[in-house]
This record gives sequence, structure tokens and C-alpha cells, in this order.
Amino acid sequence: MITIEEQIFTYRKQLKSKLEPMRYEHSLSVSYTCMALAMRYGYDLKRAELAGLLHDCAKRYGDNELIVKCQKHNIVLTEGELKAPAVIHAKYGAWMAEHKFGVCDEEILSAIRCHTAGKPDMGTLDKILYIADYIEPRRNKASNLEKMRYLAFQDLDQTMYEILAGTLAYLKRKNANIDPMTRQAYEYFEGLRNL
Ligand code: DGI
Ligand code: FE
Ligand code: FE
Repeated sequence: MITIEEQIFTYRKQLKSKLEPMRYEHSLSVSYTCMALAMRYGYDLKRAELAGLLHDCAKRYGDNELIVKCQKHNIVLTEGELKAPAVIHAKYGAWMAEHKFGVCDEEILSAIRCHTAGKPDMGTLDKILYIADYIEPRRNKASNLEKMRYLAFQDLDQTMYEILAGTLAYLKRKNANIDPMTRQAYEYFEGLRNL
């Protein structure tokens, strides 16, 4: 049985040879950001690191390729996912993490699976990865990054709400198809604010 550290070093080498250089840098950056959030919220550092490292492992495939691969492996895609294929690399990435890399930690697989659309009632690692993907130090596009980087270390649920609100607004501005899961995730975290 190999240790989680050995897994991390092996996967790093594999990802470096398979991903585009900037995507690999992003993956490392997300893995370190996941660890920083795990320190703050008392989550296992190694599991957080592994989730961050692998989260975009399916990003090297194009939308059509991902759809074909999901069909081949009997991974059911929802109508919403087919209309918003940007989210599919998360579901297929979780499948790859399990079947190609050999990860069997269900919390890690879940975090990878929901890292793009989010979902209602996310667990701690789900939220850590979703937020780390958004705030990692190499990101520079979103206008609210500074605020989210601060808020991420204050309150995970509030940060989820703010990032999802911003993402929905961005997708509407772009006239992009929205996966209903993204909206359900938003409504869930909006509901928590009114408790
Ligand atoms: O893979 P990354 O680029 O690191 O980040 P990600 O997995 O969060 O994917 C980011 C893209 O996914 C971003 O441009 C927003 C988009 N996205 C998230 N939810 C939806 C969505 N795109 C569509 N079309 N519909 C969604 O519901
Ligand atoms: Fe992603
Ligand atoms: Fe990412």
C-alpha cells in the first residue's frame, strides 16, 4: 500500500507530463491553497493537497472528447451538463481520479466531482477545493478576488455564496448556458444566509 505522500509525488510527475504547463502550475497552486484552507478549517492536509492536485486532470480533453469518454465509461451526463459542457471535466476528472489514478477516498472524489458547478450541502473538502480553485494566487481575472481571498479564511459558506453569485452573474452576462446544479448550489448557500 503506497502512502498518500507517495501518491502525491507520483501524480505530480504524471500531471506535469500530461497537462499544459499553465494548467499544471494552476493545479499545484490549487493544491497549496487547499492546504492553507485545510489548516484554517482543520481538514486533513494531505487529502486536501491530493484533491487540489488532481482536480483538473480531465481538463486536457475538449468538450466533445469528454462527452464521448463519458459515454464509453457509462458515466451518465445530465441534460444540464450536456448544455453547459464546461462543467463535464469535473465529473470525468473524478472518474479518472478513481479509475486511472487509483484514488478511493470518497471525499476527494466528491470534491473533484463538484469543483466547477458546486452542489447543495457541500462537505468541508468540497468547499475548500471549490474556493481554492477560485482564489489560488495565479488567478487574476475575477474582479472580486481580493475580497474572496480575505473572506475564504473567515467563512466557507459565505465565500461559497459570494463566488456562486458572481459566477451566475458572469455566466448571464456571457449568455452562457447555466447547469441547473450551479443554480441549485447558489440557492442552497443563499438559504443558509437566511437561517
Ligand atoms: O477548470 P478551471 O478553469 O480551473 O475552473 P472551473 O472548473 O471552475 O471551470 C471554470 C469555468 O466553468 C468558468 O468559466 C465558469 C464555468 N462554469 C461554472 N458553472 C457553469 C459554468 N459554465 C457554464 N456554461 N455553466 C455553468 O453552470
Ligand atoms: Fe476545473
Ligand atoms: Fe481549476
